[in-house]
Amino acid sequence: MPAATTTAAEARDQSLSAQLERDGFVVVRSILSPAQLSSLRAAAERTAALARSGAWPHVRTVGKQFPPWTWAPGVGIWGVQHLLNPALPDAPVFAASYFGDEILGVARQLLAPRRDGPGPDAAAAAAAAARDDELVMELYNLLVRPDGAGFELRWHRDDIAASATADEELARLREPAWHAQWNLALCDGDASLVVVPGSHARARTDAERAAPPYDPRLPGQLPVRLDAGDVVFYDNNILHCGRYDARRERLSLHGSVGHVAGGRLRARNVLQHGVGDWVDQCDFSSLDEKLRVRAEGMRARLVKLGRESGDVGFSLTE
Ligand SMILES: O=C(O)CCC(=O)C(=O)O
Repeated sequence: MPAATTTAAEARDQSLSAQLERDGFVVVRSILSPAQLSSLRAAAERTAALARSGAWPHVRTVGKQFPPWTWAPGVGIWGVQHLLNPALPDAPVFAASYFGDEILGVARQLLAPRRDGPGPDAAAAAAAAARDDELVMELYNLLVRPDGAGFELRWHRDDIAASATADEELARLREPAWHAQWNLALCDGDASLVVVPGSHARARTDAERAAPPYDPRLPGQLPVRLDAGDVVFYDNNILHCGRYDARRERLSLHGSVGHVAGGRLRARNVLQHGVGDWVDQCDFSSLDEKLRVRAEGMRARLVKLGRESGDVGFSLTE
């Protein structure tokens, strides 16, 4: 066998996977071109304004951390749901970014170790990258500055309840993640996501268990600082919280993509957000041929997952 050559992109992808496995998160700087960034930022501003006006009722409401959320007049928002819903005017702009090569190119590499293990060489890692026909459409939402006062999300893992014992936590954390999740900042100085590096791979310590839910100084905490165009990929079961500053603009594209092998476990994470109500009506006709085929396949795999999963319930409740 000839020695495998390592391209710069392959080496980068390997190192991203290694960082995600070690720390539970990895940051990629400036992933978008200036044109992509300005078009997405304009779409996000229009969408946030629509949601604040009540014309787009699919929002995350201030004071409530987990779904379901119900919009009501006068209620502040910290997120906008369903960016790929065809009823949203800017859905085509968001679809181009969700199904495009920039984010999915990294995501498919991060999903690779879930199949074959990290592998010692770059060629093996590239070959193990998730293929288009293994990817499943999941969530695409927007996290925004809350109106009025600041708002915090308590320390949590997205899909493991705080009441879990250490053994239950570990058993769940040792299962493959079967998804890649990211926050793509569209504004400079975004530090709302705060993580405890490495906590995706271990049970909570006694101090973490005993800490107040909104502890401002959990040992080891790290605010993930992003500027416009930077993206953080993170394991959604890393111990994390959200700190939302009402004085600072925040527009962060909050997405996830799944691997077909995730099955019912991922179905709950995705379908609890109500995506099943509109996924049949998605319209990807604005995408170019390559992205349209990819998007239709990913959508069809989500629909199949929904059909097979039945009533999925909610991961966490308040
Ligand atoms: O604001 C963030 O970046 C964190 C969001 C979060 O923790 C969540 O949606 O569960």
